[in-house]
Amino acid sequence: MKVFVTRPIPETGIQLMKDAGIAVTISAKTLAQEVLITELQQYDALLSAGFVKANAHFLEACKHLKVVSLFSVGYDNVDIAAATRLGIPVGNTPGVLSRATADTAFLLMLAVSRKAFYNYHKILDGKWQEFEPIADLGIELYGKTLGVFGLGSIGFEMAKKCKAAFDMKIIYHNRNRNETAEKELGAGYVSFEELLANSDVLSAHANLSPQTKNIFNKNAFSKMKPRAIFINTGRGGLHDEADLKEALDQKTIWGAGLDVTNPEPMAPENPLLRMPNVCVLPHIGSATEETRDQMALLSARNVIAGLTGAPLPTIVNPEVYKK
Ligand code: 8YV
Repeated sequence: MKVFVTRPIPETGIQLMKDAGIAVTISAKTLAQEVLITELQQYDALLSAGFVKANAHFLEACKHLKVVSLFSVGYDNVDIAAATRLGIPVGNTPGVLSRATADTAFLLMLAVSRKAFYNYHKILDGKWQEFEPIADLGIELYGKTLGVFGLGSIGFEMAKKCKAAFDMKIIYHNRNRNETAEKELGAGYVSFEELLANSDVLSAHANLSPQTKNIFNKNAFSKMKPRAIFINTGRGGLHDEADLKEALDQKTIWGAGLDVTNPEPMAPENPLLRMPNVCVLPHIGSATEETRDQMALLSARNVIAGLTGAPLPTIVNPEVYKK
């Protein structure tokens, strides 16, 4: 049994796989797709940390793969229908990263509301001079309305924090109703249009899919409040970057906090990085020691299960077993 790990991950997960008798190869750098395909001819499991594009061509070419284990909750880089057709179970890491990712959304919300990154740069640029009572003022969050787009486990953690810290009113839009959030947080289910119109902070946590790609575009921003803050810790593809920039320039919305961009990495000369009401982070949503350890363990368990013919503990395509 041999697994190829595309980037170094915490040792906890590596050790677990070794203890299960699996030979582990860890790639020190990201390989180009065709190089990776050639390499994978010798492996029966792939642990994908980072953003390997496992499309139908890739999955068909890697003939010996018994399992694809993602070091992420998001699975937008994998053609799930193709994996299912080929009988390959795909595992991901839901749950264990929800709090850390919601912390990042909360951090961005607060940072944007007080122009934190911009003010930090003011010091670095030597522009902190005399006291200016009306310069660079932020806006407060107490009692405001948080709109959650995609109220799954991460969205729920974000809503919990906003309610506890700022007594925010919670509204959400989702594929399904979230009864726990309605009961525990008094969250109100609304249409997408109502979410846009009524959110003071709109936090995006949905999966990236053909239905959600660029859903936050010119049209959506035009329906938001002029003092609204847009937060995205899901996937960069959920928002149209040019439309977001225009909405901020024209003050259609007030500010934005992004942990995800399209493409990644974002170029250092991107003008969004210099805007006062914008805070950008380099996709660190789940990047804590504790969470990455848990992600390593869970993704390793998925590899072990896949290689021993057991059901994956956290699987994206359970229908693969019905074949
Ligand atoms: C991962 C993420 O760190 O889980 C996800 O979907 O975006 C992050 O938590 C990233 O995908 C790297 O594997």
